[in-house]
Amino acid sequence: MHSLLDQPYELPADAIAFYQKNRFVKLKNVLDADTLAYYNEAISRKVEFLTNQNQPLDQRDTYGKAFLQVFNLWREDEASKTFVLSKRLGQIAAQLMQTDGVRLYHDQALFKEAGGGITPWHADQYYWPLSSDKTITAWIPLQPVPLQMGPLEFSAGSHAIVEGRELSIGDDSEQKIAQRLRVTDFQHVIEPYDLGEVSFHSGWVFHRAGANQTDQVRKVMTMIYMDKDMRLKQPENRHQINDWNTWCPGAEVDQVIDTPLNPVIYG
Ligand SMILES: O=C(O)CCC(=O)C(=O)O
Repeated sequence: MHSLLDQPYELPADAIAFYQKNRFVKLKNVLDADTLAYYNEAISRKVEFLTNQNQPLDQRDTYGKAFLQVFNLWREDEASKTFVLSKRLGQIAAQLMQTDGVRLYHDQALFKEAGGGITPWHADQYYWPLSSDKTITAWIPLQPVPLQMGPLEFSAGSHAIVEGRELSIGDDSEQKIAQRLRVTDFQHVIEPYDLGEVSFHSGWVFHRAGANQTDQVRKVMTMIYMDKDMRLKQPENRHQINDWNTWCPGAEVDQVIDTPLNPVIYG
């Protein structure tokens, strides 16, 4: 069960132009119902097995309420590996960023539990010791995501502002970035996701998600890709040091990140 994952996706030129301008795009029919049903089951099984969250929701902080987070599933079993190393998704990532190819930075499952809280405003790349902005996350719902379930929201084109990039995810980032974005013209885009829709967003665009007000888990798998020629930069905060040790151990500052954990997926 993986054929679609290796088939090319016809990415329209206007989707690339939209991404280049806004630094996110949501695409229809990237995956089909059979593929999603199969990997929903395989990935859910893995998340249930690997999650180390055992505190009740109401006793967690804002970050803890946002989702169950399980990393690098591709190292755990064959089904997840097939999904994460999908050429179809890697091809879209490369074409949107206009790079010759992409490598994996890491994957993560983000399961927002029934009754789970908001994901505060943030920009991902604050956490990453990566030398260019050629980074992109595929956000792949394993079922439809109606508005009440907490779809990913974007501030279109907000990669252009620097203020707020230095905030880690939490109450402070939610409040300060929202305040900053209110006095800009960037559109706040909140849309449901149909089955098969996948969004891609770049490392510096600001995004958030609402709470999950349904009684179903919002199951999302994500892959973070980087330009295949991405170099490691000197880390600028403790998160970036931690990321270096965790997602690309052995990579050297100013050198291309070419470790066994960062395979070229496309190109
Ligand atoms: O799934 C979410 O609620 C947040 C996801 C996110 O911030 C990301 O994938 O960069």
